[in-house]
Amino acid sequence: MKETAYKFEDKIAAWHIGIALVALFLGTWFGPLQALEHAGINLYRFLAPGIQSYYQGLTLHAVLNALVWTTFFITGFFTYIFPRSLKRNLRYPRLSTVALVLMAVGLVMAAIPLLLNLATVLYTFYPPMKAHPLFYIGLTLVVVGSWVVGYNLYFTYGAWRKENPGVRTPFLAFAALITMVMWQIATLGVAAEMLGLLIPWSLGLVQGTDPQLARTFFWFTGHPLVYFWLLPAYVSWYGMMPKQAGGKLFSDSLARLAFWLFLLLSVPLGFHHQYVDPGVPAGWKFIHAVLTYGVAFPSLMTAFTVVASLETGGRARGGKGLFGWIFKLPWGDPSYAAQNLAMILFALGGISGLTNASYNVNLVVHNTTWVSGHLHLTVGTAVTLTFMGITYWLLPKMTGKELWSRKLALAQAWLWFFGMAIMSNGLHLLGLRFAAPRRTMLGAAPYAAAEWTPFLSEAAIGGALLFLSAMFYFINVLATVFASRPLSKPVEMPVAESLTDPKLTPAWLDRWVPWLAGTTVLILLAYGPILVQLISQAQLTSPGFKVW
Ligand code: HAS
Repeated sequence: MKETAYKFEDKIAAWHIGIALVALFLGTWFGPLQALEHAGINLYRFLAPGIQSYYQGLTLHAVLNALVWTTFFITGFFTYIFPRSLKRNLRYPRLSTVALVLMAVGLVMAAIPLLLNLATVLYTFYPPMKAHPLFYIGLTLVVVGSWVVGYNLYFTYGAWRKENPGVRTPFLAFAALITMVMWQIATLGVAAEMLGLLIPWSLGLVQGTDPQLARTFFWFTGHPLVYFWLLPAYVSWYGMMPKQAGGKLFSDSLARLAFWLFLLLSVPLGFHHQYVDPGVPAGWKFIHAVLTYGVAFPSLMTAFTVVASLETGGRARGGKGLFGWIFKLPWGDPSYAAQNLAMILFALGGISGLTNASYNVNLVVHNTTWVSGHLHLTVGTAVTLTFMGITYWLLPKMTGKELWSRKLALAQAWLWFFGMAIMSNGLHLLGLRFAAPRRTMLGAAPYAAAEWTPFLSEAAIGGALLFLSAMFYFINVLATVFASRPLSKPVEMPVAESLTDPKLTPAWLDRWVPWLAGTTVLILLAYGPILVQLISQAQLTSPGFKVW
């Protein structure tokens, strides 16, 4: 199909990605303010004058960067690559418009109370902290909109399947579909929380709520949420980066198996966020701990397959010896470099994740800045820096204009890498050595000891570098859109071929029913009985509090 055939999809994708970029820009503003506050330099009054407290800034930072930037980028990215992967248009264009409107309206609804300090409940919105109903309803609409994006992908896939019986689903479409199905299942938890508990409570229809049940519903969604963020990055690492490196995907079968395992294992392990919750019996926490180590397995497979794929590229470019191929990788291409740097830091973020997952080590690091260090290496780097790398090819392709400055883009990627390495090192050490609490205004905390200062300063320096990097990114994005020259040659969407013929991939890796059945059974086993118990013992008695 000609590129012009995707005009509608491109327009919708551009809206999603445009909103994502605005959210990232606004959310990023608060990042360095927090890091500097921890180091004793409070600039909120000057640089964010309308903001009432550190905690309002923190809520805005996390909602905009962790929830909005990621979700809108993912829905936009999938809307762009999915039709191209299947070489057909989306089945129901109107559904895409409905999805975009739902998501955008939901975002505006949630933003109003956030900005008015009526929803300063942090991005996990744990009750008994209570927000304005518009916040809950708005977020619900964003999620429903993202479901509708998924429905359109399923309908499109159904139509493609009828037109192409027996053909193996192209990898990019296959991986995007699994991600959206996993998301659909995962968000049942937050749907139950919003519709069953928080919205009626915030509207005054019921007098109280049950914080333990709400947290359990939240983490049913909250953990797989991190894989909803991660898998689109994996789509690029498996399905696009090998091509950018000049190589091939090492194993189509392993790549597909990793995605199926994420569908199977992403959901039934939310209790690893609730190891310290008194209302959940220890046996359930143990089961979820074991399954958490299970879900690390497809990431370990990814480390192997992706590195092996990149090695084929490095060797095809003339790399020799055990490690010589690494230097031959296209480090001068900012799109490639950003994603490879994201990957390297993810290896460290994965290790801190495995540390968190240990039931007893978690008691040492839980709710300390260690966890902030972990999440900045994962969603803040593996995901965000990968998405930034993707924009370096996607933006020129979408706009028909050259990337304004490749050098600035390269500098941006490296600055993010070093800024994040420095900041997260400081945060990890502060949490591990001194149990410095996270989500806390440390600059004003009387218990913050003098020995914390070097680490707080390290985190602040890292945060400042990250801010600079983010500004380089936005300057480049804006200049590409508004001030760059037309492309000298067309940009191709990178699609990696597989080293092995995908026809040889076993047929069970393209069958939905057994995997969906397995996923359902595992979730019922790991969550069913305890949810029945928590729901039957629920006490809607807790009042709501506005803390800040
Ligand atoms: Fe996590 C808390 C456990 C992955 C995000 N996590 C969080 C929170 C966030 C988050 C946001 O068990 C905070 C939530 C809150 O606010 O309370 N996490 C894990 C585990 C993994 C993991 C076991 N997390 C992620 C990912 C995230 C993310 C991915 C976002 C995208 N996490 C936890 C736990 C907690 C937690 C507990 C609760 C802590 C508490 O007490 O509150 C695993 O999935 C990680 C597996 C990953 C690997 C790495 C594989 C490496 C790869 C790269 C290879 C590349 C190389 C470089 C080697 C094993 C794929 C090649 C170089 C060349 C040059 C070629």
